[in-house]
Amino acid sequence: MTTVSNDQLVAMLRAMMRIRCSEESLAKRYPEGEMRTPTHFSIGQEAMAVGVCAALKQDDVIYSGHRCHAHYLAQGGSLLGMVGELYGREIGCARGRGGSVHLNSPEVGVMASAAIMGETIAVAVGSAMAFAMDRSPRVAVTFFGDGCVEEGIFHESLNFAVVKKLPVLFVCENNFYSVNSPLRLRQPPDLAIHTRATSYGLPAQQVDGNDVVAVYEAATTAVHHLRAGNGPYFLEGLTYRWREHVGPLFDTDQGVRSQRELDFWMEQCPIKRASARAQASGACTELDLRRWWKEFGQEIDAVVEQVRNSPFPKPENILDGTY
Ligand SMILES: Cc1ncc(C[n+]2csc(CCOP(=O)(O)OP(=O)(O)O)c2C)c(N)n1
Repeated sequence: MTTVSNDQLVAMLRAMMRIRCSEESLAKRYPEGEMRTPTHFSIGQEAMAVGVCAALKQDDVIYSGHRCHAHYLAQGGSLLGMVGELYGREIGCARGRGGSVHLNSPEVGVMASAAIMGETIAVAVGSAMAFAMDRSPRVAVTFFGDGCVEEGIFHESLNFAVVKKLPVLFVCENNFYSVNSPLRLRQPPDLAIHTRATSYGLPAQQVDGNDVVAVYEAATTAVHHLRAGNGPYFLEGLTYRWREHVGPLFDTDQGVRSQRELDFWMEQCPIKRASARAQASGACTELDLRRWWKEFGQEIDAVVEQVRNSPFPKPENILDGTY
């Protein structure tokens, strides 16, 4: 029994479509060589970002890692700021100095994204500690991949958050790969990530990470738990990245992932599934979908144009923000 209204479903569907459309467009342009930043696309994983962020309030905060485009946009980061960052322009959200892995927008709660695996997990726990000390109802969310579960900081952070009963939601996007290493070769078989998380003494749940409604509902339960002062919560979503680890290409010819596996997950496309659901419930029509794809296509084209006509940082202040 779903708790999601047609308006909410449409809002989440449109948010996923906007992320997909923007990333597809950037991936297509990437070979032009104007984006001089390693870029990790979220294509295929949009439901996790959108479902979780839809359960948050404006003054909650999120943290992300290297695959941060979807999280940044889902929480309300500006597309101009993201594209500007990828093109290394002063108009970028990190003034063109950070690139794709350092998207941030504190004014909407995107506090930081960083490429060192797991480091923002601990920083999110720090934000949650500040909220708890202030007796504030705000919550912190940290998004990370299955690979980060193998980092020491992950284990320290879960332990500390439980001991201090902090309002932090750990969101593991399990896409089954860490670069080219499959999960089954890296972690104990038959012992799911969320099951291991429970050993730290916090509630943990696994969800279909390609079903935006399921993600939203699980995140809503989790956030309710956090705001009630019950300590941290762990959410594992099963999902899949369609493109290579870093870069715009498909990699099924590299001997790691099979075309059959990719095809299976493309069938599970979160946007396809949410579109079917929205149409079945009368929330939108085929025509609406076509209109929205066009709308988002025009938006990203205009933003790219604006960015390409905007200035690079000046050499004399390129070191601003370094310590
Ligand atoms: C501490 C650390 N070790 C290694 C790397 C190199 N590295 C970058 S991304 C990545 C894999 C990340 O996998 P996962 O956390 O599952 O996220 P995904 O890329 O699947 O989204 C690795 C090993 C790094 N950035 N930081």
